[in-house]
Amino acid sequence: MKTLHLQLRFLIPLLLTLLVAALVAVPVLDSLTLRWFARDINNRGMLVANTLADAINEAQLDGKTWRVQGLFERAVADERLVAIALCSPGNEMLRRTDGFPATLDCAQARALAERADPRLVVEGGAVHVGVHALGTPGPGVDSLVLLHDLSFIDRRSLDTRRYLIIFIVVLGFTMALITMVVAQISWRGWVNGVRGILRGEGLVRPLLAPPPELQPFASEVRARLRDLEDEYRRSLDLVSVWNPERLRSLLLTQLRGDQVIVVSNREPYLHERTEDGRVIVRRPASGLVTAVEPVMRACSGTWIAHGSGSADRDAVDANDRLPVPPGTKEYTLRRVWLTEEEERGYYNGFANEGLWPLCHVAHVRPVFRESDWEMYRHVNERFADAVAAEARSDDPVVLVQDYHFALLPAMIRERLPRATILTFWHIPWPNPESFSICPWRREILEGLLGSTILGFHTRFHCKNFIETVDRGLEARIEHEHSTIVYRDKETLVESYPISIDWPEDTTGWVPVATCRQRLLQRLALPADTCLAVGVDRFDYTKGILERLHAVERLLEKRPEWIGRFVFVQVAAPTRSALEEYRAFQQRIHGVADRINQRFGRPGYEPVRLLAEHHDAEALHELYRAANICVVTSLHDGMNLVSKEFVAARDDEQGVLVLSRFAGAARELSEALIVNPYHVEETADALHRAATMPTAEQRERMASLRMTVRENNVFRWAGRMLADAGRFRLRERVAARVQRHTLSDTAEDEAPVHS
Ligand code: ADQ
Repeated sequence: MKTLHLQLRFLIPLLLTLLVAALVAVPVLDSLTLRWFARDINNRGMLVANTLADAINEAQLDGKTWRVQGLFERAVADERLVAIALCSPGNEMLRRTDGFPATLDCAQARALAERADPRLVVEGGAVHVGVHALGTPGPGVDSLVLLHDLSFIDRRSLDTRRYLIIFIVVLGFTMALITMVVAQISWRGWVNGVRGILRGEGLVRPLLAPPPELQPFASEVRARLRDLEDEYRRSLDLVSVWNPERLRSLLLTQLRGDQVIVVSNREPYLHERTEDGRVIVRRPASGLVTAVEPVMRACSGTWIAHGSGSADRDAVDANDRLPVPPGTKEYTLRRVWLTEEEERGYYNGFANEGLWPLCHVAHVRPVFRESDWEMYRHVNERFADAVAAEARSDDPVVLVQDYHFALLPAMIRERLPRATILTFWHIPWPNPESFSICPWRREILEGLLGSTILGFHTRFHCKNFIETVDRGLEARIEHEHSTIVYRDKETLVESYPISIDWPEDTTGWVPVATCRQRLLQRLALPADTCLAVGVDRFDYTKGILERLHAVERLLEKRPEWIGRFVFVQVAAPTRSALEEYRAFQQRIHGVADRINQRFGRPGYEPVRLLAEHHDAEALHELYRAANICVVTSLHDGMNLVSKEFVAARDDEQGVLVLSRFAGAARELSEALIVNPYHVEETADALHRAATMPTAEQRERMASLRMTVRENNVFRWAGRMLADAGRFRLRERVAARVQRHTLSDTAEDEAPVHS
């Protein structure tokens, strides 16, 4: 339709111009033709007069004037000469041929011949009147009046007019045709160009590149779009309050209330059957669950996860769904069942023995088995099927969580090409050399690049990923905008530091003094104990061993702490099916025992190892009771324990000792930052923390609290979803452009029915 309009805009003025040209050209041509022929007739007339002059003079001299009549009759045999008359000097008509009009005398003929248009209409049609003097006139004769037929001029002029009109019509059609073809080609070029710009791709792909005249326009439009987007993102960063309401309104405005689906391995709620046959609901110890759960509550979507609780099957409906959280039912949990074999290969094997150590570079060798890889791929397919089954539209927003699903984004893209896929990688991304030891590195990168947005906690991890792609795939990388275009699909690689749901309402909180009193009582510790705590999954990447070594070194270096310093390590059992983890956990128990033997005495154990899962309230009490929280991860995507500790300390007391290798160290710079591999440094930091004046603690803690409060989990999700909203808007505009083009093409190509 648009091309038709465009063509009409060209065609109508063109046809009007041609019509005007025809209207002007025809009369001009007529008068020109007449003038050419009049000159021609005059010349002929003079020739005839000169030719006849001698014969007429002779006849006059000889007195044989009748011969003149014969001469005249022969002359008018010429089809163009209609009649001749001979005039005397006194305008008397001496002779004339039969066809000469009786009403026309010599004087009238002379007057007519002198006019610009010497035309006379007689019985047979229009004639040209010419009066020609005889060269050397004989006695009594002066001139000849010649009447030439003009009908042949009309005939010629009619022919010329006809040819001219045919010429103008043919010219018009040819020009119209050329205009239509050119308009069609340029419109397509423009449309493709604009579509390319909107997709941000046209400038490099020669086939879809905008036409040359669009190149400067394309760069300008793209630059402006990016500027606007950057400005918008900066304005989002300036929004200081991010809470569930804000996130909900963002979902409604930016994502127009579209369906949100989360996929993770770990489920937010497990149903467990206890030994006495009861079913209890448990929240797993997982940073991912801690972060994503409040987001899901805000947007009421569907969370697809592996149903791993012993009573999970009893809690779901016929479609393996159940509303959660158990009391308030704010969103849907869809459980996917895995066989033992699937779990062994995909979860324990490829994810936890392969990718986890590969990405953490924590001196545990990754193990890559072909069978694990096959199972990993198979389980990713199964989750992709589940996403497709749960999708209520062809373009849901899918949040893919973590390293268990590196292949899932591309698999979802195959099933739902229009979905907006946000993948968040909760663990670090190693440098390209470390990653290159993975036998299936290419497949993993390709899988992840199925995402619309790929998020990491830090810029550093983004940079590592981009460099890995740069080395491993033929992709176009735009460093300025942090995007990767692979097989015509663009992925934004961006940092979104994850966080916690900041507790705004603290009215029900037990006072710090009470928490401390209760805990010390429970652990049978004196009131003046300096209490340091560590809270982790029992994982070798968390630096629990290095932490114990630092405690040991502190007691060695500063014996005054013996009897007064206690370190409580809460370690939730994790991945115990893996030999590496079992060995690590045993080793920690051994080291803790050794330290206790070395520095302990009756009623005093410097290390308390509580290797069990704690509920949220117990952890909260622990954080509030502690003087120091120790986070010494050897490598950690973010680490939420550090943020939970800060959030729990509304008394602005307590010191955070934080590993520089945790993503959180980039935000929480007022913590005491340590290198956990450096035992001496960590031991000194523990001493410094234990002796830090309350004023300094307050200053540091107040600043840390401000940072975590502002950068809470709703900002994490909000920034990511706002970026998704921008992409969806861009896709929608591009789709609209495409739809218009297609409908145009269809209209243009539709057969015309009369
Ligand atoms: P995790 O490796 O699980 O997360 P982390 O961020 O510290 O690490 O989160 C652990 C969570 O489990 C915390 O919410 C904590 O309270 C809880 N937890 C720890 N020990 C517990 C126990 N004994 N009992 C009960 N709960 C316990 C991964 C990455 C991190 C990243 C998160 C989120 O490894 O780097 O911060 O995802 O992206």
